[in-house]
Amino acid sequence: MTDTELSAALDEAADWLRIAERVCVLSGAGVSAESGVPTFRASDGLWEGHRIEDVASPDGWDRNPLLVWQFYNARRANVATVKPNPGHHALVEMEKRWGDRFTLVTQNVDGLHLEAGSVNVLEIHGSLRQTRCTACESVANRGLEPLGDAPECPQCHGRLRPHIVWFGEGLPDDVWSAAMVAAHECNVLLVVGTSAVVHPAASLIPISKRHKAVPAKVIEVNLTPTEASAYADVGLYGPSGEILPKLMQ
Ligand code: BV8
Ligand code: ZN
Repeated sequence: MTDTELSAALDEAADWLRIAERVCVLSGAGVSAESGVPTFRASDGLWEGHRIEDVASPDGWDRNPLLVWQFYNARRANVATVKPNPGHHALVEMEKRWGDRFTLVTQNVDGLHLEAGSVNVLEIHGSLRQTRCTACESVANRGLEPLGDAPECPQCHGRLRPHIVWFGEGLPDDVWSAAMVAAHECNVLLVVGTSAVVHPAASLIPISKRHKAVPAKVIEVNLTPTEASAYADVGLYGPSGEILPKLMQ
């Protein structure tokens, strides 16, 4: 995208935001890339030779829970070394402008939106910073402290798992329902740093357009066009850490 094209697209996107009553954001791994958190597609869906769907799935957990904990401990250790980037901070600014008429739906499990100061965040795929007991189901906030390869529940000594939605698992009903309402009610949907291939998260994009008097305007922020681009009214192509602050100017 040339500077001239980007500037014209930014003006168009800013015009829609200016008149938007309600704003919803759908973020993916790309918003954390400039913080140093690897995206999924960049790794071709592989982690140390394992397909991510194999280690991030109930079958993978049943087959080899130690390997799954190694996968998540490695990501927890990576996230412990990184900081939110200007893209995360721009979304905090956006929330300050729209207040309770702003919802940030994230597919990311790194917790960087919350760390940056975003408040109304729906972590639809869970969080690296939480564990869930496979016996008593209790969910605990554990930050990013090292957890070892077989952490136990302090309440019942059951085996703990990451409180993360794996491939093949349903999303938490309450969080997912809130995300669908936010996408349905918004006037602008900002789709940032996602390849939009994972469902049902990606279905929020058509949801923002369908069965409503005035379809939402969809603004895509990404390095390249994606599955979301067909729904985008304007595409802002470049690093989100540079684009989002410009959008907030
Ligand atoms: C379910 C937690 C049923 C794990 C995650 C075939 C077709 C359609 C769907 C399916 C299918 N086969 C199977 C399915 C369903 C499956 C699915 O969608 N699979 C995909 C791979 C095809 N979905 C599921 O399994 C879901 N569950 O369907 O269950 C069910 C229903 C009811 C009841 C019971 C069961 C569960 C999906 C959730 C899986 N968990 N995360 C973990 O993180 O360890 S998803 C995981 O992948 C991430 O959380 C993330 O959401 C996703 C990766 O997507 P992105 O975030 O988009 O990241 P990606 O790398 O792909 O893209 C990065 C983008 O950023 C790129 O576009 C890049 O250009 C851009 N970028 C890079 N740098 C920058 C940038 N942009 C801007 N600036 C930059 N600097
Ligand atoms: Zn327990």
